[in-house]
Amino acid sequence: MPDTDTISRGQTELKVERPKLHKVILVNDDFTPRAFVVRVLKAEFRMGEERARQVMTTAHQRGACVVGVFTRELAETKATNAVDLARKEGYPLLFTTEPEE
Ligand code: TYC
Repeated sequence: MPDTDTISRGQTELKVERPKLHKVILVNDDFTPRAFVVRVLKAEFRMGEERARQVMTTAHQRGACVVGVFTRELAETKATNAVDLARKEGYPLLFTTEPEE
């Protein structure tokens, strides 16, 4: 999909930029319990049990997994909230964000 649209109003043409979407990425570590990762995915990313387990398992096996794609602000808020939940329990769990290509 192109990242700009052109809107015509009579003689006037406006170029409208589509905001770039950002991925939230779950990063594996050796310390956070699997059940806690699943709990955070369900709480912060509104996943059901099965999807949350799949995402956790993929990160555990491959080192990282894309959790979802959001506007930049929403991606950053969700990643921050998820990391805060982990820090409150003393776990090093990490979520990062990066712009989509
Ligand atoms: N590797 C962790 C363990 O064996 C579980 C885990 C999975 C941690 C995914 C982080 O993103 C993660 N307890």
